[in-house]
Amino acid sequence: MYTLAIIKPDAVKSAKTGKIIAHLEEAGFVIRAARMVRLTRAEAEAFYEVHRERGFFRSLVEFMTSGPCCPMVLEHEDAVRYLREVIGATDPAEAAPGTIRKLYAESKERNAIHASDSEENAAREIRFFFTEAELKRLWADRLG
Ligand code: 3AN
Repeated sequence: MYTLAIIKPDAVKSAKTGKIIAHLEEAGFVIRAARMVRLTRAEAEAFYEVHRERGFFRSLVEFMTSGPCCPMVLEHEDAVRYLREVIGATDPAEAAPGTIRKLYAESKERNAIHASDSEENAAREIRFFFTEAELKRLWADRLG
């Protein structure tokens, strides 16, 4: 099973990308796809469409377009639920010890990493960043 993670601009800027990727691999995730992208305003608004009416929406879009971020497709059994566990609560102050947000997040908004919150959203969010064709091609005919 698959889910989508995004290493957010705060963590990329503070040079935590490698540490977060290492954390994910050590937790047992296989990185099926990854790239560095700079979201446009329209893309960030579309990605966070469900939060459009929330007070923090403008600020969230501002933050998510403030620098490069690193979306990736992760594979693991029960991937959506397990990744939520590995990243910890939205607010790093409430995140469990040893979770990615506890270790690397600055605040509830600048919280280092995004993870899909349902199977349905994982499918939608993976398609947002990666095409079916490129995902198939990445792992086709691989050695070993
Ligand atoms: P999660 O990322 O844990 O699924 P959501 O879906 O509630 O959390 O929120 C999406 C993103 O919106 C969060 N990752 C965070 O960057 C931002 N956010 C959520 N709640 C707040 C808040 N109260 N103030 C500022 N930003 C927030």
